[in-house]
Amino acid sequence: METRVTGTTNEVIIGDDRPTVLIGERINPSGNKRLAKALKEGNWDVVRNMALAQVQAGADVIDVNVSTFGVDEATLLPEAVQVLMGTVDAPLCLDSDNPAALEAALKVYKGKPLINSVSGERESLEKILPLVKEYGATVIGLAQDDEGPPKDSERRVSIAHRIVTQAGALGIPREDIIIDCLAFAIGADTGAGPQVIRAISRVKSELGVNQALGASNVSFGLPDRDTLNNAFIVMAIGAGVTCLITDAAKSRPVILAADLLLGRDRFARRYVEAYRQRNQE
Ligand code: THG
Repeated sequence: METRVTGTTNEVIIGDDRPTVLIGERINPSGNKRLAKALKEGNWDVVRNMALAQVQAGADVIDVNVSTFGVDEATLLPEAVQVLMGTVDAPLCLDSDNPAALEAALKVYKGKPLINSVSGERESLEKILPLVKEYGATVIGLAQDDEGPPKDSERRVSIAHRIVTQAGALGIPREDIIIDCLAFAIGADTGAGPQVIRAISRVKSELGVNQALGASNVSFGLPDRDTLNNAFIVMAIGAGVTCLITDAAKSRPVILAADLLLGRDRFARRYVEAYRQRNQE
């Protein structure tokens, strides 16, 4: 199963036999006051620099989330997309749950973007999937629905099936759906880890679609977040996740290590190259 996304010039392919794709998560104002302020003031230099830094750190795709109190996402998201298309060649991941903002961004996007995300909620399925179809986009399907965030693997898997089925009914190719089994704060529920990992394994064997994960969610509220995130990333890749929404600067080395150990980096080329680059800086 291969999912193709494109930016202004770059093409990125997500698939089992390929290196894990890294979606840079930093352009997201939640928990980042400096970025929230810059977005409100229309200070695009801050956003440009964050995008460039992530590409420099090895991000393959750049997530764009501009949702913060007091901004109009339907105006701001397409603006951010225009700015980023003029700054990086990487494909963009349009991160919003607001259908109007997504549509406005899709209208200006040049290429085949990743929409982040549709969920199993009725309203989300009804509003987002038609956009995916109309704009020929790819989409992350979040394993949560009207009953709220899933506690066990069973519910995650059944929501994933529902999203894939509904997308198929609209004629969206299965390779354009990327399932996110949803990682959440392990500090709030110390039993949540195995449920997510089990769900990932089942989605891989039952649906065979590509899978994404926002790994940094696991460490909210705990110390030494990077260590936890990176441990989780390795397990998630082992279980079947093919792209990660994470901080490239902090997690790329461990992702490259996992890829090498799983036979996805012939002659350790990517691993060694990244090591050399870090040591030249
Ligand atoms: N799945 C999908 N998309 C997602 C998520 C997911 N998008 C958003 C989020 N989860 C992934 N992105 C982030 C971005 C930042 C942080 C965590 C996840 C984060 N930020 C620090 C904080 O809030 O404390 C602040 C960082 C800083 O600026 O220093 O942890 O799961 N499909």
